[in-house]
Formats: sequence, C-alpha cells, structure tokens
Amino acid sequence: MISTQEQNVVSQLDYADLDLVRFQEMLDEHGYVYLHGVPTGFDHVQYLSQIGPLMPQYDGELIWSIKAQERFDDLYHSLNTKPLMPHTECYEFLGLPPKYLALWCLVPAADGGGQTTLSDLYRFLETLTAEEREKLASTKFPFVSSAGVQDMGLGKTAVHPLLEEREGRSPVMRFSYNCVAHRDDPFLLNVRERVLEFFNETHVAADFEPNSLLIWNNHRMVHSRTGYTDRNRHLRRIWLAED
Ligand SMILES: O=C(O)CCC(=O)C(=O)O
Ligand SMILES: [Fe+2]
Repeated sequence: MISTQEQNVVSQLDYADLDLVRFQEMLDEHGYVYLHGVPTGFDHVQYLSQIGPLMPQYDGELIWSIKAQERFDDLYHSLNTKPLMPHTECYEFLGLPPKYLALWCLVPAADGGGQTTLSDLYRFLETLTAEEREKLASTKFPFVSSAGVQDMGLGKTAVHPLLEEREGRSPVMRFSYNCVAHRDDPFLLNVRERVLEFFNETHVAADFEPNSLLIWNNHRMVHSRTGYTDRNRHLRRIWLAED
C-alpha cells in the first residue's frame, strides 16, 4: 500500500499545523488540500463550513455517505467498488456546480485501492490554443447524471459548455468522461481523450486514513477514483457553494 508520504500529493497539511488562513492559501494555490493526522472527534462539517456554505446533495441531505452497495454493482456509480472516470461534480446541474467538494474518511479501503485522484484542468486549459479555448467555451453539450444516480430516481440533465468563462471570476470547468451526450462529436471526442491523457499524466492520488480530509476546487479540478475490493471503505462528502 502506498503511504501518504510516498504519494505525489503535494498540497498536504498535518493536522498539528492546521491554520485556516494557510489552509485556504494552499487550496487557492494548488486547487486542493489533503489534511492528515486528524484526531477522532474533529468536526469536519463545522471546519469546512468556514470555507463556504453547504449545498444539498442529490437527496436533499447536506452529507452524502460513500459506501458501496451491492445493488449498484452493475451500474456506473460512486456507490460501488469500481473505478470512476474523470469528472467534475454536478456538471449536470442547471446552475453553478459546488465550488468545493470535500471528502473525509471513516474507514479506508484495506486493500490499497479506493484512492481519490485529482488533476488540474486550469493547467489543461494552458495546453489549448486560443481558438480551442474559445470553442470549448462556446460549444454546448447535454450532460446527464450517472446511471447509478438515475437509478436512485435522482437524475438530472443540463446543457453547458465544458468551459464557462466569467467576467471578473475564475472560469468553471464541467467535465464527465462518461456522462455527456454526443460523445461521437469529433471536437468532444478529441477533448475527452486529451483530458484523459492529461489526467493520466498529471493526477495526484490521495490514500485515505481514518478522519483524513481531502478538499478541492470543483470548478478547477477533475477527480476520479481507483477501484477497490474492501466493502468496508466508507467516506463522507459535502459540497460547498461559491460565496
Ligand atoms: O469514492 C470516491 O473516492 C469519490 C467518489 C466521487 O466521485 C464523489 O464523491 O464525487
Ligand atoms: Fe464525483
């Protein structure tokens, strides 16, 4: 099993050094922070609510539990043990996706799998020509919820460009390798494969320990998960809206 020290998680902080200003600076600089050495009893929700207001999850609750359920084994879903493909969260929401997504660990996978992986799409944008970037911002695609979320009766759909440029604010990236329509469109096909290649070359992998916390800017970072076998793996998730 890869230990946290051997990982390429550059932006990590030990709980002993936790300071809200530093935490936010690291989040702004790298797009994510991994906090380890977190004691039992730490109130993740209370701490994170200092970064932004909580946004309801698909089911209306503020906290979502990520634990594999056998009934989802054959669907594309975060609630099984299979790997996920790179995506941003809530690409299929009509409005603005949550600015931040935070996960914390109750029980890590004992098999070395179940790592959450992240890559910086703002850096991906730097690899595009001005024409490609303009096309990314002006070409819209229909996004749909994953098959698993649809199966729960909580599916949504929305049409967006992959890149939303904003006056005076950082851009919003929406991406899903799987859950976007017109996947045979040559432009989309090309972008999807280039994002995947970029992801494979640049991603960082967070290996959870009990109570550890991973937060990232969901307008900027694309995330995925490696597969695992240990069905005891249990994480919790919250979304924070842009202030
Ligand atoms: O299980 C994970 O590590 C992440 C699942 C996921 O994509 C999410 O919670 O948004
Ligand atoms: Fe996700």
